[in-house]
Amino acid sequence: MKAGFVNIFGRPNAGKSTLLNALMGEKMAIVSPKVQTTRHRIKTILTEKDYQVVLSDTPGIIEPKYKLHEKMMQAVKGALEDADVALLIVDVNENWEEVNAICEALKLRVPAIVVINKIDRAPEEKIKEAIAFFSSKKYCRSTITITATSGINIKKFLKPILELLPEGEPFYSGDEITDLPTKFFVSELVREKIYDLLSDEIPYQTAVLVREYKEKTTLVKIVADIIVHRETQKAIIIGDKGSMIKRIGTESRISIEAFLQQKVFLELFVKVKPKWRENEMQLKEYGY
Ligand SMILES: Nc1nc2c(ncn2[C@@H]2O[C@H](COP(=O)(O)OP(=O)(O)OP(=O)(O)O)[C@@H](O)[C@H]2O)c(=O)[nH]1
Ligand SMILES: [Mg+2]
Repeated sequence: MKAGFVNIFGRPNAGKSTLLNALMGEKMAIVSPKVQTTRHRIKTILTEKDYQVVLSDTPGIIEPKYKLHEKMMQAVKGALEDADVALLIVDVNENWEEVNAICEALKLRVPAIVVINKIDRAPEEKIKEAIAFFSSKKYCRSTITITATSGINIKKFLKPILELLPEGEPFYSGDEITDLPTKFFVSELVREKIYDLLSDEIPYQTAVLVREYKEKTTLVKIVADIIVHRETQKAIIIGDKGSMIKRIGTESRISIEAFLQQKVFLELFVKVKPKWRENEMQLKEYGY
């Protein structure tokens, strides 16, 4: 069978996580209109009779400003090292020269396919120009155009990718869809609501840590901490008479229940840990 690692790279907001979800046919990675949503490498597995594709979503490529950013870029580096095929995803409306500079700087040693995304947002002429622009680059084996938000024809999408993958034994058993623990996905779903409901710096200065995860007979009991930098941020997250934390809790619970396919009891706490983004021990504790 064909078996290998297909890793997705790109700038923040290009649609990497949306693409991963579309390929998996279910929501594995959180998505938001804000940049820098994904902070980890998220590995998922697509297994069929004649292939196993190990997909990786990665954080958008940025110039690191904090230790947290450095960890995020280490996740990108790790994914560069074991890729068999790189998917370089581009938002058709972003600056192609800047994307190209990043792609060249990656110094890829494996074939790359440039995935031109968000074609629902551009006229035909512009899409053609993008194809011509990226096709002429040395790292680009071929191009694919998609609208990741409206679903993907997996068979058609995977065809050129499978051609580039080696023959080999599968890396994971056929029923595994990820190697990450359930707790990780739970904390991400809470983080997604914070990106949805809060603005400015708050999402960027927040981490979520699942402290307790207990399967009871009729439901799963989950306790999680929302970590922020400052008391003022804590007050905003709690909101007037607790209205915001209540909303974050309700919306998170609904998406966690959909993910786990089980009833959930979710309890959230807000904790202040000044400058956690710079603290090696805290970053480790929160999973970075
Ligand atoms: N119109 C349109 N929007 C899209 C498409 N694909 C993704 N988006 C939107 O673009 C935004 C960013 O998508 P993400 O999947 O979170 O992007 P990302 O590359 O994972 O971003 P980071 O994790 O921050 O690096 C979200 O609001 C998506 O809904 C598309 O094909 N068309
Ligand atoms: Mg993402």
